[in-house]
Amino acid sequence: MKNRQQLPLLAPLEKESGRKLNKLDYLVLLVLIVVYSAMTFVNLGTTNFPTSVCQIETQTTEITLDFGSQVNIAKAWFNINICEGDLTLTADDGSTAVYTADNGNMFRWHTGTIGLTTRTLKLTASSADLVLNEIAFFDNEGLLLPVTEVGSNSGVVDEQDTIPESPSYFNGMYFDELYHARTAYENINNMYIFEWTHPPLGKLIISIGIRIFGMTPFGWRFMGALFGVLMLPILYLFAKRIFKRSDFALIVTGLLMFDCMHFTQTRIATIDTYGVFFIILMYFFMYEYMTMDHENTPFWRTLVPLGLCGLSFGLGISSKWIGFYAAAGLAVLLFSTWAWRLIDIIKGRGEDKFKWTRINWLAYLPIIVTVVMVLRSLASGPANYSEYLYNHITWYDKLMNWNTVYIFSASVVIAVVSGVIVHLKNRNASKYMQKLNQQIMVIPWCCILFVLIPAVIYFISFFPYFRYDALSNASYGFKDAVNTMWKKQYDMYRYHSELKATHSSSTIWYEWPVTTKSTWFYFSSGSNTVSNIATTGNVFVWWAGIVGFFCLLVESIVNDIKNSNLYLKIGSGMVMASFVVFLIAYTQSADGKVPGWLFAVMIGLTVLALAMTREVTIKMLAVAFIANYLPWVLVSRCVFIYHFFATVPFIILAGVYWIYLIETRNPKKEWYRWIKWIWLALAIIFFLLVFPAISGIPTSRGYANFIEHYLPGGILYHGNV
Ligand SMILES: [Ca+2]
Repeated sequence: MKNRQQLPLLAPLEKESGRKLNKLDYLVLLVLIVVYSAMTFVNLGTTNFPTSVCQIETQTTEITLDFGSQVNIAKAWFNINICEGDLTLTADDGSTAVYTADNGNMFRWHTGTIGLTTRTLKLTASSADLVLNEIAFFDNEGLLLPVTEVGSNSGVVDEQDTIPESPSYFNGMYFDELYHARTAYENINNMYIFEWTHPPLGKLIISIGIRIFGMTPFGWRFMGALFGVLMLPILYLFAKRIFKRSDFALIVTGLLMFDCMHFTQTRIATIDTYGVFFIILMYFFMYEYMTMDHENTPFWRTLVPLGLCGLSFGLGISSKWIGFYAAAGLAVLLFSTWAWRLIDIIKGRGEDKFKWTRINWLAYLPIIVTVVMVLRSLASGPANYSEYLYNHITWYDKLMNWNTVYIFSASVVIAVVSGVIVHLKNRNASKYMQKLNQQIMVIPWCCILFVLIPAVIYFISFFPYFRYDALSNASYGFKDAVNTMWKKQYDMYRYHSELKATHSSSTIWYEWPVTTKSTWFYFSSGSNTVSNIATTGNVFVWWAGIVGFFCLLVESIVNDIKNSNLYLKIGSGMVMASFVVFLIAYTQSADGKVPGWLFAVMIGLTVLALAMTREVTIKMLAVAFIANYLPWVLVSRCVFIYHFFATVPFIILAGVYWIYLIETRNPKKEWYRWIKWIWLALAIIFFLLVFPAISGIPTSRGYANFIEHYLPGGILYHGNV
């Protein structure tokens, strides 16, 4: 503190901070949140959008519109709701025009050619019932024609003030909003649920924004953008825990804030945002648990971060199945922390004796029960599980016949109760035996926090399906709900495992970190301008992050080899061996695919080696990288660059960690302190340069051409400039 005056400008940031947030942190965070909120909420979408809905039933409904005098109707913009079918427009002289409503154009202004001269216009549905939000009519010059409805207001021309200058992403759905925002709307209105390929929570969160701001582009995009903002303070806190310095936390948060994918992905009303959000939380809370002072913290306090981690896991898998990939990594971190803790307790026992009779052996009961039940079902079950379970949709009965749920839950309860009894009985036992027993109790507690509670959250998230199915079944009960949920699991699994569709925007996993090709969300062109939204990484965030990650890993391995500890030597050897095998296998395989079993062996070796290290931060980052990224190597369906989104926060943390090591190990090299700021500055400059290609802001063709062909970052305009 006494040297503070002589230190450069940034010194207070570094000096006064620790694990926790201080006043300066709150100030920095406030600024980041305000700046980013302005970036994301401005031009997010309009709130001026037609929401009064007109129902046109086949044959029975006839709506008459009056233009005041005879007009030439050249074109119309149709803003339809969820419907498909033909809308017939009949002029005074009996001539007609037909507009075919298609779900692919819902909740946006879609142009149809009319070509009628008339004073009044009759609207009828000829093939199916139709639902329209609004229609706008234009004459030959493209001028909006004032129109009123004859008789009562059906809602078809009552919001003419919502008609925009021109249709765009700003005033209508784009890309997969057609699935996710649509289903959020269906959830609110208890309608048939169209989007079922992902669990429901993400769409339920989207629907909160619609409830607040109406079924408008701003309404359906609001929650995603909000979660994009909320990622920033969480990552800041995460970084603060790792680096214990505000400047590094600021760098980490800044890099996410100016990452192109974080920006585009959280502004479109799809569900990836929620999966990634909860994955960051999962790893944050697990890291909290890993870095606790277990020796001096009461056991029950260590259950708090574990419980929050389990909660995040439950919410994560209820949003998107990528939560399961992430959770596989969590399991490695948990077991590794647990094992090291046991080793510490045994090493620190001193003169205390181990007593077999003082151990709560029943704590292992849930594990034994699980193993027995799995073996039993493998031995006695059908040859093809998925077909069997699908054809016998009485999943509820299957569960109950095997008594799986009851037996497992009972074993957990027995383990916890016996734990309490042994704890009370051990009051006079040695500290060593007490600690040992407490640590063993992590097993049943994790069964509650990571299995039972997330399972309940996941089940409840399917509530929209239960409510909808109950509409047509008065006696719908718990049994039916379990069956409904199970059928959805099977459908989802089959969809993702059998999806053979190809897509021009799809890419291969190893192309992602080097940003070869974006996923294309939106494009439109004016007379001399183009508007484009593509999701991809910021070159200076992703490339640098991945390089930093590998530098960190290599250095960690080299350090481990130099270390006198034999385990570390073996562990690092295993990591290197598995990487070499992977590269050889990959180059030798004909179709560019590594056999699944070989891949599993390599990952197993790496994970085992990682579990053996005590360096918690590198371990956490490496496991997060493996768990969130490498499963995509094995996925055979077509995949997109945005599947890398969940890995991005961790390569940022890893890259910054590498810079942190360089800086703190060379305190005398003043200029090293500037590396991180230069890095962030480059990322911001790149973000600003490509901004038109990722935000939908109209720009000149010339500038779009510059972005596409002269800036690094891969394909953004997909052959359109
Ligand atoms: Ca309307």
